[in-house]
Amino acid sequence: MASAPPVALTSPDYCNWNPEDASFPEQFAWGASTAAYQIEGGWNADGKGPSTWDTFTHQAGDRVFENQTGDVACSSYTLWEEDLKCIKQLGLTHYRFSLSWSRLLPDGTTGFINQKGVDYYDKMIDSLLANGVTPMVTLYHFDLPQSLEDRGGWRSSATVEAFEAYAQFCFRTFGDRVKLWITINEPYVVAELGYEKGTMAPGVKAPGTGAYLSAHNMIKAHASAWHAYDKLFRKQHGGLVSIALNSDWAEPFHPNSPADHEAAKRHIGFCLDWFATPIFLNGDYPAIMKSKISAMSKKQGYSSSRLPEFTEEEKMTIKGTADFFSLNYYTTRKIKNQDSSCSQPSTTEDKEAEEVTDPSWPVATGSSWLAVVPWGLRHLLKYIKDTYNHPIIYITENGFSQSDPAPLDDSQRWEYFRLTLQEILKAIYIDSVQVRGYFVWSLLDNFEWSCGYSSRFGLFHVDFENAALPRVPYRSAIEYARVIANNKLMNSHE
Ligand code: PNW
Repeated sequence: MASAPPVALTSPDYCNWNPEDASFPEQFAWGASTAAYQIEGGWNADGKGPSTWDTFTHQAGDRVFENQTGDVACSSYTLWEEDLKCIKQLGLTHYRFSLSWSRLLPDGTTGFINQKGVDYYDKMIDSLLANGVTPMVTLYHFDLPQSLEDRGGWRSSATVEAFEAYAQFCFRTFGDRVKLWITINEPYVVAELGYEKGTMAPGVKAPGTGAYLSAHNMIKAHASAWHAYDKLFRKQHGGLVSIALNSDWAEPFHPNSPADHEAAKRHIGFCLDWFATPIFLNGDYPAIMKSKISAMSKKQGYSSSRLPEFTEEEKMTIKGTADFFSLNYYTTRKIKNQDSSCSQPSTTEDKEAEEVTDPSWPVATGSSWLAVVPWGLRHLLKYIKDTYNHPIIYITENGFSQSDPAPLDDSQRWEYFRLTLQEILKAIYIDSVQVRGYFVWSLLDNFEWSCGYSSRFGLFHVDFENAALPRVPYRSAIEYARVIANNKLMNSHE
């Protein structure tokens, strides 16, 4: 049984309180997350249509480590029972996974429905529920149907309409059993890496405009889906709908420099707030984005800002379209103010902030960008509480990669998880942040986008050389299962 929050918090000796001794709140959601393209394989099985990631990985080029693909991945499309065993072994209360849009709707539209795809997700959802595990379902996690990309993808408002129809289809088909929905995973990453820098599918390089335009349409698509749920399904199904937003925490490089403080704010402004301000606050972009991008566009000779504008009607539609806050947190950066030369349009130039990684922070061995900074998460949670009206928060992704070959005894990685969970306890009991759940990225080692299978985020090791794709728990999985069973952090001797 989970115990009540420690009374010591309200008494003067709360300084002696050790978060490691506290239980997580009752009903805390303990989860792990995955995404369809990263685990399913079966890229053209049973009528599935191609997605942008199928196209991106099948094209020649050095965009993915050793030209690897998700054609087979963990083969979760055929090995769901094996995934379920992992979920049960961990004792998860929740499992977050994404639907492959083009497995359900091969050309992205509801013109043709692939029943085999529906059957697959029905089987998953039903067996999760039969095992007492609550599904959290992401509608779109980076794998846009290729036929929609061919018509402009997220740069086109046609995709907004297609997304709404797809979302309605999913709510109607699975909503009697799925009560936690995420519309879009990390629109920031899709916009920035998919349509600006081109390092992720669809590989569009349109610096200075691509990210803003695609983000604009993703925000509208999210809002349309939320409204569809609200109008047509909420009464009957009683679920919740949100959007998963990723963000670094940012610290000023020079703590005494006001310019660095402002730059650190902009780092979060141009990532988390870009989406959270319109969706959670006022239907519009953060003031700092509007002014910076408009000024920079003017200097570059554009007749209007490169940041699109929402109409007043759109603002009213976008505002207030999330039923909880879904946060993906991985890392923290130190930020220096950087005056832009204005020469080349780009989101990075617009932000006028330079990222620095403190050399004293450990880095996850499988991802050079992932400096391990557990306390950054506590700061970010407090920031969300203060900025976005004290929302209910689910941490829908957090994790640490190891490079291949990854040792099953990953004690160091478990230490990172433990420190992170301690920071979450501090956020809950000291800062009164309403954190309701924590999902590890990821259940399994899987296709880590441009790093392919070289970067391993799983709680379970997958041997991709072995055709049976066996799943074997890392030590972190065993430790995580103990935390879940006890609803508290365990000391090593317990
Ligand atoms: C998230 N970055 O993406 C995704 O939701 C997962 O699919 C992914 O596997 C996981 O994080 C680990 O990378 C990110 O470049 C992609 O900073 C890129 C970055 C961060 C998160």
